[in-house]
Amino acid sequence: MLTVWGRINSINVQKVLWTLAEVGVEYRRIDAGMKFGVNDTPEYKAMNPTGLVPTIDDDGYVLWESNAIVRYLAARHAPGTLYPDELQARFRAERWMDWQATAFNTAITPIFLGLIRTPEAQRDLAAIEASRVKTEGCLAILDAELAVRPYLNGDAFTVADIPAAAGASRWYKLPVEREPRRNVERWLARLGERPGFRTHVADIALS
Ligand SMILES: N[C@@H](CCC(=O)N[C@@H](CS)C(=O)NCC(=O)O)C(=O)O
Repeated sequence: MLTVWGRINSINVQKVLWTLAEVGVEYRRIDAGMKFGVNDTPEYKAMNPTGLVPTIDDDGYVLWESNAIVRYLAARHAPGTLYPDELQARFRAERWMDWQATAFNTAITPIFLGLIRTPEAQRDLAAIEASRVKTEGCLAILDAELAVRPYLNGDAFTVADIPAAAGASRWYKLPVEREPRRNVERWLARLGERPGFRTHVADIALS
């Protein structure tokens, strides 16, 4: 059986759990990271030298890096649907995954860590504000894209939506003022019809 290591409040673990729900693969999950430890042990680092979560072991095939895991699971279990077959459609989708891992995640991480994981007296308000502004820029990009198509890759839900929606869902849970983004909000509501998104992403409180 497939094993996932990672705590459920990690956005990168959430992407993997959501994908597993989408492809209908059974798994066991081992809590790891932050208060659970595990990821700092030599055994874990032998599987994943970064010491970060998530990691999966699929019958002896070990993989880390959340978006690579999402791609692997979709390519293995949902080729042609979640993972587009057609080359240009596939890379259009993958582009959004790379964008989430680089631009969007980089923008939102300081405000998330600042407001959720840092005691009020120790917060760097300038860094939080800069992060808020950069994240609004990312939301504007998503909103423009979703104005002309229901999902990031077109008419159908694909791997393109998973990392970006995990990030957008986190944004909507942060205690900040936000610009209205009707298209992003409609997209998140549409994704809310998917049990995997609700259970593993939308319904998990920030902590
Ligand atoms: N690029 C990696 C980043 C992984 C990462 O930063 N994981 C965080 C949780 S979101 C982590 O392991 N933090 C240390 C911990 O939980 O102890 C991925 O996408 O898998």
